[in-house]
Amino acid sequence: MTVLITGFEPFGDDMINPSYEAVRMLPDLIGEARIVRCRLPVVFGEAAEILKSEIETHRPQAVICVGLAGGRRAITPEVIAVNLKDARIPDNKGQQPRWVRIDPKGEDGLLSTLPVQAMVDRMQAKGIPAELSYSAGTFVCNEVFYQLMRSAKGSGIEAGFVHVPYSVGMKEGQPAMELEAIARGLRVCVETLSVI
Ligand code: PCA
Repeated sequence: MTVLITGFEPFGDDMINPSYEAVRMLPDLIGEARIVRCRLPVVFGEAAEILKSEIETHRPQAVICVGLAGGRRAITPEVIAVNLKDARIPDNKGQQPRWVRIDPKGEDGLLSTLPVQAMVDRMQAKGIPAELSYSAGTFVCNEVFYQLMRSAKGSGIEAGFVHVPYSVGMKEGQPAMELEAIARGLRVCVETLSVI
């Protein structure tokens, strides 16, 4: 079976994005699962479109999108995507939607279908800082998460989003995790999937 894992390119004033750096460190095979990686642009609309076409190409049984949430202390599987774009900073193409719906006719919120609590429990059991998050924000990550859950609906694909902290050395005075620890945590998330 195939698990698609995505990370993001850098954005804002950061030179790297630990989400893709950690995804890159994952082995090609985790248990029975073949890992397909993809780096998404931090661009409203485009990132979700690329993700959709990757899903059509690879037909994965599970999709885990990973992004950076600077300031967090732990790896945080997201519980819910909200139907809202409200960008505090411009995306990498200068777009900055303020308080607009992702889908004017869509539901307000869509829940992850990943085993988020089990992921947190298993990461913690291995000494990796982890907790649930109930907000993926209102920037590009949340839009990708919302569109992912919309397209995965009824498809049987297990899908959701995981935010990770800054990696060590990125931002002075901010909480951070070693890139290796972030990658280990993501590996545990994959191992927790019920499809593998
Ligand atoms: N984090 C941003 C977008 C890309 C990323 O890694 C977010 O949380 O929306």
